[in-house]
Parts: sequence; structure tokens; C-alpha cells
Amino acid sequence: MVKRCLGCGAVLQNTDKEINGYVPDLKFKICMRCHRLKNYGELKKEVVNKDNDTLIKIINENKKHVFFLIDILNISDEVIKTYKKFKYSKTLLITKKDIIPKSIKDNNIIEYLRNNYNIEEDIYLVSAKKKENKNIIIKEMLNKGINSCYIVGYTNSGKSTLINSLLDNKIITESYLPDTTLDFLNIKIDDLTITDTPGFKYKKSIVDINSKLVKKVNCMKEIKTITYQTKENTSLVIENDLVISNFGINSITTYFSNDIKLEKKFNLDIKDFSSIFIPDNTDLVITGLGFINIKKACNLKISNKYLDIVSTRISIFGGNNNG
Ligand SMILES: Nc1nc2c(ncn2[C@@H]2O[C@H](COP(=O)(O)OP(=O)(O)OP(=O)(O)O)[C@@H](O)[C@H]2O)c(=O)[nH]1
Ligand SMILES: [Mg+2]
Repeated sequence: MVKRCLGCGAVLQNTDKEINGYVPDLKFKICMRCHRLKNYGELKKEVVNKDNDTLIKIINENKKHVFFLIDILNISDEVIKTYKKFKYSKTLLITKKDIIPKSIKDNNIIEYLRNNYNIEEDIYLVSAKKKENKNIIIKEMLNKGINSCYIVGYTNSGKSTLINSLLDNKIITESYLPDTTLDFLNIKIDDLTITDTPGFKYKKSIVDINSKLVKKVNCMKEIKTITYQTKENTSLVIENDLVISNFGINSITTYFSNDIKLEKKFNLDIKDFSSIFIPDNTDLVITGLGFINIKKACNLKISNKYLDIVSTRISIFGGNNNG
């Protein structure tokens, strides 16, 4: 029988150090990578062998209830499109509620998702860190009379952390590194089986452009939103590289991890950019990073290098912020 790592789900093997699931001795329960990550904080990037479509196919074929997790900073058309591909019964969980300003009410976010993305299924906001609604998976399973389910979502949406918050021994490996969970991982809680899964991959995310940001983008505290009043010649420069300009006379509010370096600059001579039209009260979503609320319509200029990680949506917080 194949033995799987209890931290990441990889099949354990003692033949190749470079391949997922390596253990010096097959009697170990946790692979070397998970062991190093948990005990020394050493991060080794691994590759998930299953692409998004393969994962979705396997999960749909198994006809079990799906809890789909979306990190509050990464709600976009790309992610919702993947959510819609789940054909069997499902519940949407918006994670990391602890990082959004307290003035923003759960119900407003839930209504927003229902109205803008036509989501009819149950939606809850959760925080594994602050233990808000962390028992929702078990409650929902008991309510619906189901004894097994899948926990799915894009990488770093907090799947493993949420399941760990239900366990005394927190055995599953969680980290800010993308692709932490490598394969399906069954967790038993009394009579219930909860299956953790590898995260879906974004088409492209900020860390694919700048891998040094991998820790910084991960938001561990309530976001200190920043509101800038802009003029014709104002640019916002993110981490010395991503330049967004041409807001006109406007008010913009950023929702990023507090560690992200932001600078307001004037009269920048920007090269190699494209323009995108932004209607009134729009969020510019930057995949893997967060979003900027832009109050008034404008023709933004954005560095070409980052063009395929930005998308727009109607403002989620409706201009409601504590900036
Ligand atoms: N602020 C905050 N951070 C969280 C929360 N849940 C998870 N995180 C952080 O998000 C990062 C990713 O968490 P994981 O649980 O490893 O995410 P995952 O969805 O299992 O990721 P993959 O296994 O790569 O698919 C970690 O740094 C966690 O500490 C939460 O409720 N609040
Ligand atoms: Mg995981």
C-alpha cells in the first residue's frame, strides 16, 4: 500500500531526494521537505503534478461536497470561473477575514458575490487565524448529513491552515510558499473525512514575476489601507517596479499586505506601458497581491510586464474603507 506524507500528501519514497515525498527511511510519516519546513522554516519549492483541470475532473467525478476557499484579497473572474466548474454540491468560503478592515461587514461581501457573480450556494467568511467560523466545515457537513468532502481553492487560500485549526496536532504543512500541499490528503475527524487538496495555479501571479515577494504578499495582520489623492501626473510605484499611472484627479485606496512597499511619485517618465480603461468605482485586482479601489473613471497606464496579472471588477467594498 502506498504511504503518503501526513504533511503534504506526497507519496513517500526513499529513492530520489529531488522528487516529492523523499524520506531516508520509509518508516517516517513526514517527508523531508515537510520536516525541514516545520522544524527549520526551510522552504523548498516543489511541483504539483496535477494541473487545475485534472484536479477539477477527479473531484467532480468523486461527487463529494466541495468547500471552495477564496482568499479575500484574490477574488477575481479567474478564480470565480474555476469555482463555477464544480458541478456537485458546494459551499464558498472567503478566507482570511481577519485581514480586512472591521468596518466591512460580512453581509455586504456576501451580497456583492451573489449579485456580481451569480452565486447561489451558501457563502461564509472565515478566519483560521482568529478562529472565526473555523468550525463551519464540520457544521455544514453535519447539517447536510455528509461524511466526506473536499477542501479546494487556489494556492495559499488557506485550505491546510483551516483544516489544521480543527485538529489538535496541526499535522498538515502550511506555508506562504505556493504549492505547499502536493497531493490529496485525507484527514479523519471522528466519523468525517475531510480531504485537503493541492492548490489551483493562477495563470500568472505577482510571484511569477518577482519571486522575492513570496513572503511579503502574505498578509498576516489587518490591512492598513492607504488612500491617495492623485493628480494628472501621479504614479503609484509598487515594490520599485510595478508602475500604475494616469489616475487623473482621483482618490485611490490600496488593499495589500502591510509589508508591500508603495510610493507615490510625480512626473515619472514611464516606458513600455499599456492603457486600460477603468470605469467609476472599480477595483484593479493584481493577482496574488491584492487590489486598488479607484473612485473615478480614468485611462490607466500600467507597465506591460505586469499587464497579464491585472484585472478589474466592480468595487467590492463599495468605497467603504477606513483609510
Ligand atoms: N491572515 C491570515 N492568514 C492565513 C489564514 N489562513 C492561512 N493563512 C496564511 O496563508 C498562507 C497559506 O496557507 P496554507 O494553509 O498553506 O494555504 P493552502 O491553501 O493550503 O496552500 P497550498 O497548499 O499551496 O494550496 C500561510 O502563510 C498561512 O499562515 C487566515 O485565516 N488569516
Ligand atoms: Mg495546503
